[in-house]
Amino acid sequence: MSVESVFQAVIDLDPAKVVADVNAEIAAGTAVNEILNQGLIRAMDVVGERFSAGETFVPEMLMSAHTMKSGVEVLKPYLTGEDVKKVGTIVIGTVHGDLHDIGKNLVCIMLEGAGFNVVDLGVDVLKEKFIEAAIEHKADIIGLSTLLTTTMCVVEETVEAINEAGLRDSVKILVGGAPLNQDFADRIGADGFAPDAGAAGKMARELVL
Ligand code: B1M
Repeated sequence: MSVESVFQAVIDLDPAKVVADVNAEIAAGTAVNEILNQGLIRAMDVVGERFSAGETFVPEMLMSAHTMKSGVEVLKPYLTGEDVKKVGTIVIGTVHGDLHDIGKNLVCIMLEGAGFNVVDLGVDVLKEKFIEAAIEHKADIIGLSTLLTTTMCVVEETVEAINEAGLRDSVKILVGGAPLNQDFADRIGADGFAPDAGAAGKMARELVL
């Protein structure tokens, strides 16, 4: 048994085996980050490569997402620390036009572990909704996620709308997702960029502390 087995179970679209193998790896003392990165996330990268190559299609991508989520659920208690002092509130979502949520959900887990009260607005979130929720929950940070190059412009438009709503004195903006980078974040005037979920937790703390 190794993380290779977790990886293969995601590729085989077998959620029950993913749950069993992740539990077995935890019991064997394998590092949680290794199970996540080398088992679950690596499998999603392979699924994406096969989709790009025309070898798999949207239904398989959807099923692999469902399969991966079952593994993340098992890991969740190990990723969130208990008794972490609350440091602030973050309103987060995947921007309008984008339905990807696995990465954003992992970011939510790591933000909770980093001490944040997380208000998750889900996927396909309109810019107005981010603004309303930030006001309602007195957010310290708004987190914007996207996985599609076609919705990078929506991230920019959402930042502009937050600026126009006059929230920037009280709210910082954190952006992330595979097509984004630090240069993009700087160009659109975001306060922070994080390449992965662990970095998102660290960056969010830097923004408020
Ligand atoms: Co889609 N999809 N997908 N997909 N999908 C990608 C993203 C793609 C790269 C696949 C490919 O072609 N190789 C490609 C995008 C290409 C591009 O834009 N250049 C793509 C496409 C094209 C599409 C559709 C357009 C396909 C179609 O319909 N023809 C369609 C779009 C639908 C829409 O959103 N409107 C589509 C649909 C789907 C499904 C619904 C079937 C499913 C998503 C299910 C779900 O999420 N519930 C799906 C999946 C599963 C994928 C891949 C295979 C896996 C995504 C994933 O979960 N990765 C993906 C290929 C890939 O990523 N390799 C692909 C694992 C996850 C842990 O990583 O999301 O990058 P990631 O998150 C990371 C970081 O990015 C970062 O931290 C996370 C954790 O470490 N991060 C943040 C993310 N958000 C952050 C926010 C932060 C900070 C960090 O601060 C706020």
